[in-house]
Amino acid sequence: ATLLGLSLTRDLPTDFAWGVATAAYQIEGAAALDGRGACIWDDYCKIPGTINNGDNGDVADDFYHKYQEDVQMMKRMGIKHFRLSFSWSRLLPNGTTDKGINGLGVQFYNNLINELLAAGITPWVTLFHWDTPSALHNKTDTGSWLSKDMVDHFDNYADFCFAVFGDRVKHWITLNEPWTYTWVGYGVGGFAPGRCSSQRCKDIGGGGNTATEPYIVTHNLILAHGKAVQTYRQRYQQAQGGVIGMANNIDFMLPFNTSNEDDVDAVNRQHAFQLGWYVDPIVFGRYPEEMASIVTDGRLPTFTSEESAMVKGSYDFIGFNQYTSTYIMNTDKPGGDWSSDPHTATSVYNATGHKIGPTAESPWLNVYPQGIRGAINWVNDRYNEPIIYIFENGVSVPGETKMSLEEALHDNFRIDFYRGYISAVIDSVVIDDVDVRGYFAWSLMDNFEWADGYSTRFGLTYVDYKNDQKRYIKDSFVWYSQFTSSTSNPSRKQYPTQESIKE
Ligand code: GBH
Repeated sequence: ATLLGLSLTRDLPTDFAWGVATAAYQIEGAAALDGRGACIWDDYCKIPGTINNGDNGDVADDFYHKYQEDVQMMKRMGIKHFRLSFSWSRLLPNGTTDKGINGLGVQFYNNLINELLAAGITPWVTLFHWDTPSALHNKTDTGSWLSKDMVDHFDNYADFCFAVFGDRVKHWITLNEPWTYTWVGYGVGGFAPGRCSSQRCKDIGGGGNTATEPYIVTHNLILAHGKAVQTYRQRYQQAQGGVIGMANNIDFMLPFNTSNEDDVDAVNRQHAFQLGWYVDPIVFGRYPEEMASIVTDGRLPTFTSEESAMVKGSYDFIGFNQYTSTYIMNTDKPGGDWSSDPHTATSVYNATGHKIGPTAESPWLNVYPQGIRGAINWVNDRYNEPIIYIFENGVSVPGETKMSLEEALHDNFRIDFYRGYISAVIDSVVIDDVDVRGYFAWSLMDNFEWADGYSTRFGLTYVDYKNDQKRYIKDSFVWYSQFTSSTSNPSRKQYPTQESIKE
């Protein structure tokens, strides 16, 4: 319902899932402890010049040792849903069950899950947040996800997780942002494994081919997802009663010139080349028409009819992460190797240098709250009104890198960000009538921000890396906690205050 055109937060379903999100490599640390095998991010961080300040995930937030404290903190803050990822190589150090299961890894996730459930917090588990086991990656000299073998390896790992943890984990996410893994890992080489056509990738020894490899990697990721979902449905879902899907990403596009129809078309095309690359296959069983009509030289794979049947419908919800928005212009002559570039084919990002809204500490992140509502509506329209989850949304504060701890705790910029984006999400439910069922803030705490290392902070909680990874609640966490617990759940009479969290 709306009143005077305003959406009322209390009109959200009372079971709307408000949560916080994290990922294994970014928080756990304990990289070489208790039998964990290496992953490609351990390897990538060792290459000079890849990560700001030479940082790595060896210690990170030391969540491996501090998880009980963190679960209790979430409980105190009224958090009811926690998105985490499993480290594949902590469970299966050599990548597959036949090469050995790490009992201490199983024990860690069992303890964590049990601690969460005892605290009344629902775990949402991502199976793959970019940390491919090195043992699998290094098996072929071309890089693992280039090989179809990975489809079976991932299925083996997923099957193992469903069997061991599925009695308590009822929300599964197969892959996090396969676009980012593909494009930044194999298109521009800024993330592990650092493969691409440019000089940079040659310099760091990655090799690669931007024109071809992203298409292959993505194809194998989608098949791996489809096969794991098939396994879940055939062997576990009925007995365990959970749900499964993917977490994609979408940078929302706006036409630079709204009266230019070519710019308007470019918007749709760009969305199709990013989120659509992954979601069209799992909804329709094929790649987007927008891609097939542009990439006509055989580089875009096709699904066999058997594969198509396997991936089509392999989701219980459509999940995505949303952060930024960009103006886009059509162009007939995009710069660079456009025809080989699934990222910029026939469109130009931000061609004029105009940004939408203020920029965060992360240069790619422009603050435009209505963009998340636009993305939700684009997904809703294209995919026949699915159940939608926002699995990540958050911001780094300009200048935070250089702030003192005390200054960083008063993160009004982040509060403004969340207030704007969350109210746009609520509008999409209450005004636009889209079936969004949950929202996760990225992130519970500051963590290893990939190539930016620890200098860029996305947390609701401050982590003091110089002092035993000690945690401090930021003002934004207090705001998020008060907002979500006071509005979405009428049965909750009390919410935390600045005073009550101090105990
Ligand atoms: C998410 O990616 C990730 O899932 C999460 O792990 C991460 O911590 C969080 O966001 C914050 O970054 O340098 O030009 O190649 C968000 C989408 C896509 C944003 C890749 C950064 C790199 C742009 N990301 N992008 S570039």
